Amino acid sequence: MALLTESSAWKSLQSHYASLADVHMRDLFAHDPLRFSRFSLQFEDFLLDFSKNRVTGETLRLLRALARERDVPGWIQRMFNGEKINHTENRAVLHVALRHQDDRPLPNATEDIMPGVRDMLRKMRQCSEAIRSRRWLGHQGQAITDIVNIGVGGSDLGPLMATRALRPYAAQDLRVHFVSNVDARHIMGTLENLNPNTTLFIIVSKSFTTHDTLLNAQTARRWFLKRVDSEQALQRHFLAVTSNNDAATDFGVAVENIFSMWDWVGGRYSMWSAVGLSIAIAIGMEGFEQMLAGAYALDEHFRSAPLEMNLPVTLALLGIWYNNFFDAQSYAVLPYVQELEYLPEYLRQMDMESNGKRIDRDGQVVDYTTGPIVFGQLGITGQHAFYQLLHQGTKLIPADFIAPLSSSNEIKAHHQALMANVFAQTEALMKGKTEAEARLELHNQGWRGESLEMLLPHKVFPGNKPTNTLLFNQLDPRSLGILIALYEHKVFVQGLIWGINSFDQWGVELGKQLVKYILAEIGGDSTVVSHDASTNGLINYYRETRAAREAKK
Ligand code: G6Q
Repeated sequence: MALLTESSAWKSLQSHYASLADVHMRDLFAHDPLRFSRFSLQFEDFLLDFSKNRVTGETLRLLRALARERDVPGWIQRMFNGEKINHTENRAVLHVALRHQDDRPLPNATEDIMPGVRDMLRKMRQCSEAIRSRRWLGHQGQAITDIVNIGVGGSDLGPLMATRALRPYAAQDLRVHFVSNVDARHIMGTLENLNPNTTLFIIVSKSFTTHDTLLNAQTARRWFLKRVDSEQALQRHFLAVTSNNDAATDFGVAVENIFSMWDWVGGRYSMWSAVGLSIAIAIGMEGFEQMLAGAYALDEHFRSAPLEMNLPVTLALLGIWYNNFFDAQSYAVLPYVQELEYLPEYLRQMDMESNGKRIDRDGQVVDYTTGPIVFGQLGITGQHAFYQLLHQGTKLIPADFIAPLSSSNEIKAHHQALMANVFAQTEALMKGKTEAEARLELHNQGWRGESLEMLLPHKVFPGNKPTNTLLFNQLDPRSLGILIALYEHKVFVQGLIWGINSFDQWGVELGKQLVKYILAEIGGDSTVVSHDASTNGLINYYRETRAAREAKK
């Protein structure tokens, strides 16, 4: 395959960019009254309006040619076929198997992993139903009222995002807490109001070697034993989700309380597995399975829809267009529904950990930019905070506006106001406000002469800021499944175009490796000299200052 930047599709896009860079979307809309219907796609009740992008039919044709040249369709099949496309870890990438809904074997009849997946789902059902129906009792015979999920990164953010997103569907008498930070305030702050007799801990760690998680788990265990004083009782109060059963058993989790994971599921793609046990406990297994079914429906769309109709591919190509041709460095996720407050954080990990890579599949340093900086916040909050930069800053920040057509707490006036903001913001970002319009507006407000001229440039909005708008009926388990699968596949397609492996995470592993070394030094007796002057200085300053404080006590 030709190098990306030397491929004919890339070069065509470069010259096309030159012809489109100064074209304003206002003009594109003015010349094409059908632009909305031409540049929108529907999947089930999801509407993706991408007409407010700096694209023409030709742009999309060229972007799709790029996707074909990079063999995106072939790679999609390779993923579903269970080929080891995560080549640096020699692993298949089969999170799609976790939500696979029909009887076909996956990836094929000889290596079918579906029986194992179904066993896991059965075990999740048994466990979540027992807890929800108060058949799973604590060591003193009391029902469980609080679940504490201890994990970090991929073992935390998915269940956290989804349980918050699906709160309206959750059992009211069960609280689900998440502890990820190794700052003791997080675990102790969570535990201080909990009753050990009615609390169930789920330690989620694929590796069961992640220091932050193990430290939190040990602290939870000590807290529990201090109050309950029975190792036996641990069995009613500690579950583990891991692919390292031995380590979980050593920790004290009963074998029957261990939920397995597989190496073909990456942490950030794992909420569909037993990593999502807290979701299943919160909303019930039926709800969890609806989420899986939604994701499966999108998987089927992804693998079978032509590129022209394919939602994840379309989102991916639009992202490539700005990232690589307009040199946009970042990208904003802006949900307009309270329950999706953790979506930006979740997608940030999914995207930045997957595509924050500079080495391609052939081991070469790339000569183009890859994954963007992803950020975002609930839309209304963002509007009163950072949208200023989106509207009038010097950077081009493509944004996705995500909004269901109803709210879990339906007060019509509130929902109409919410949606009015979505439509107003995307329109303003697209159209901007010309100098003539700003002048007229100021004039009508009574401004004249020098003071009008002074204010005028500040009131001009360049517009031409691209947005996608994603609307769907309501946020429920199925639509959440569709939404998350949509972004998973978008990120995958972008990785394919860039020729990188979206499924490893050596940068995360580095942190896990480094901390062990320094931790030993912090706890040691001698002055640290093994690093650069800054790192030595900081570690020694910390050690000495702490020691002085402790001596005074
Ligand atoms: C996700 C990453 C990372 C991982 C955490 C926790 O894709 O690999 O976020 O999930 O570092 O790892 P463990 O589950 O092994 O504790």
